[in-house]
Amino acid sequence: MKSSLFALVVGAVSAGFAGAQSSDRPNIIFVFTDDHAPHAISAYGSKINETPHIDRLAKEGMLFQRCYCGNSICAPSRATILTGKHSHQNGIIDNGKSFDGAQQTFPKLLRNVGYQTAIVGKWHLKSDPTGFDHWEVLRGQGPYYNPPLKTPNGTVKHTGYTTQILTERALKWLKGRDTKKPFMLMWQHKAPHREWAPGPGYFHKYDDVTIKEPATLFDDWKNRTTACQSQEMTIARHMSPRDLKLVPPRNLTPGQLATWNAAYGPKNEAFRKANLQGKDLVRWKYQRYIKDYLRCIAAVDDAIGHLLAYLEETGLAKNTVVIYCSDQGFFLGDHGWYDKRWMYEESFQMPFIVRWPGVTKPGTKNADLVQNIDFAETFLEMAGAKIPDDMQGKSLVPLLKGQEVAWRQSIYYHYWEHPAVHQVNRHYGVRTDRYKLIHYYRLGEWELFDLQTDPDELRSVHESPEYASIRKELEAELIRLREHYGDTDPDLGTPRIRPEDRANAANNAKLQKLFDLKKRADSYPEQPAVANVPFTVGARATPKQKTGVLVAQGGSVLGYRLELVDGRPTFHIRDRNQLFTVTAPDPVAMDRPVVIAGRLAPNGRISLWVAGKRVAQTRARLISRIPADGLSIGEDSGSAVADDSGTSFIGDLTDIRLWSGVLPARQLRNW
Ligand SMILES: [Ca+2]
Repeated sequence: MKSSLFALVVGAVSAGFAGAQSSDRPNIIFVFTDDHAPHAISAYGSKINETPHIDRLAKEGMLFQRCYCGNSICAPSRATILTGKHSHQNGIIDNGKSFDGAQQTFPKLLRNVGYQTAIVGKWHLKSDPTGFDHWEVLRGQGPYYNPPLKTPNGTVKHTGYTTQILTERALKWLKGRDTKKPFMLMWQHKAPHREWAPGPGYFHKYDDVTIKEPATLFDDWKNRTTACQSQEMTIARHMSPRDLKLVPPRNLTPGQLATWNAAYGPKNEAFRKANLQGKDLVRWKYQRYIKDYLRCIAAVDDAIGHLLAYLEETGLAKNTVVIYCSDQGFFLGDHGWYDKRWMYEESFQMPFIVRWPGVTKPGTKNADLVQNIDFAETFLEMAGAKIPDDMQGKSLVPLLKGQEVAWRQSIYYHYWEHPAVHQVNRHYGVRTDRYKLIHYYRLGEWELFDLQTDPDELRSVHESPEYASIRKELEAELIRLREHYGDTDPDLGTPRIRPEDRANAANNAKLQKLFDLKKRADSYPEQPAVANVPFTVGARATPKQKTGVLVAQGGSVLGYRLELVDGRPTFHIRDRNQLFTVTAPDPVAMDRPVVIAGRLAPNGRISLWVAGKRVAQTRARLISRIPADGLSIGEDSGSAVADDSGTSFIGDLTDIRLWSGVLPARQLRNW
């Protein structure tokens, strides 16, 4: 029996720990990418690419066929992995939040039992990493080229392709680590995140082939809810010129730019000449997108090859668990889309492959319903550490050992980030072996899919009488899961409007509307209507750090941002990619409350107000459309309005207001 064989091996690992022979406890390398969907991994049956090095991990370990995230977006998935808790418990319900690094995480707990811990690469949780002996991380999303890496001792600039630099940095740390202790390394790539910029050496991969299109590339989103019809994530209409490589990345060196233009220039010229329309144009965009996405993956796969070779050369491979994972899945033209966010299979599913030499039987597959809430518990058990009671998942170690254990029969999901880029409505839901029930609770709409008869989720059977009893069971299960995980606050992430401020706005004839925004909340439920109107935005701030965003709405195409830069109030307006900035001549005092406001006048002039005095002004213009990215307070979430991603505000931020109209000086004084 395989179970008894593996029980012996595992027994040896546990004994090693008990005997304080720390070197016997396995090292853990968590290889983590961003937005790598399982259906772009050949071990998962990809029809569009080959990933030989990731496949090798599957051949030598266990591949989880049904691993799901709890909230399909970057920062929330990362916070869940660190804490073993769903988003509403760890505080990161969307990409705009800053992670509370004081909370319990698995790296801290591994450190407590003598592990060396390190993270190299994408962190994306705004606050500085905690619980790591070594950290060097990208700032925010980080660029594909020439990445500045933030460390405890400041930011260090690097020149080259980010995937390769993160590989060099990870290997450098491995080589210099304390070899007397076991280690846990989180090696976290930016790739293959938007905007899918390939590295040199990969520009011409796939040039001579046509990548297979998904069956649902021209989905019409019928037989589903209005949520499905109102999103903004189509290949047909929602890709930017930079996504499509019709313009190069922003920060290339002259040499990199020359190489880039040599690769894309002729292809883009041919595209412009062809003057494609309709479905032909969509097909071209799909090919451009998917090839660049796969080129980014090819570089990661090669990097994994280098890492595995290093582990073998040094003998580390024998006692090192190597995991391959990505924060969620991604739409690869499926349903006509790119991006993630939905509870639909393509974005809901995560790749999860574990090679644990001597413990996990090579070439095995597991079909249990597992989730990113389970990872922290798994790593703790691997290291022989105690699993805290308040973690919400279950260790996967018994599954990795091939043991028959009672396992969960349903998976819970909740997505919050709306309104925001791509306009995917908030929803929660439950998935079982065969069915999936989704509730778009702000819309009051539901979807029910029978995954056996409709694996592509094209036809909701929620209203179908023959599924009535199934629907009832799933509804009950969804209520049970929401209570089980403690996700029952209907106002979570929803700022409240104070009645006195609403009255205040009504009394002022010059002003059309006042949005009063709760302290430090984002994802404002109503998208403030700043298109083609003058407005005034500001806050009472008591800064404790000289640089930080007070409030922002929009991103790299349209929007505004009010912030402090080296203590100086700064106000940006962006309209159709052009950025206008006004900066105060003097810094404000730290630790003292002051009202800082930006005003956009009907003639397009912007002015900056500090304590009711105008301190600077310049020419700009009205914002021509409502930005896709939502409003965020204390940070600039989603894509950034200014040219950098913005720093989280540290200090007190109260009484944040956005007025539609020009607020007179008198009122700017008495905020
Ligand atoms: Ca992601």
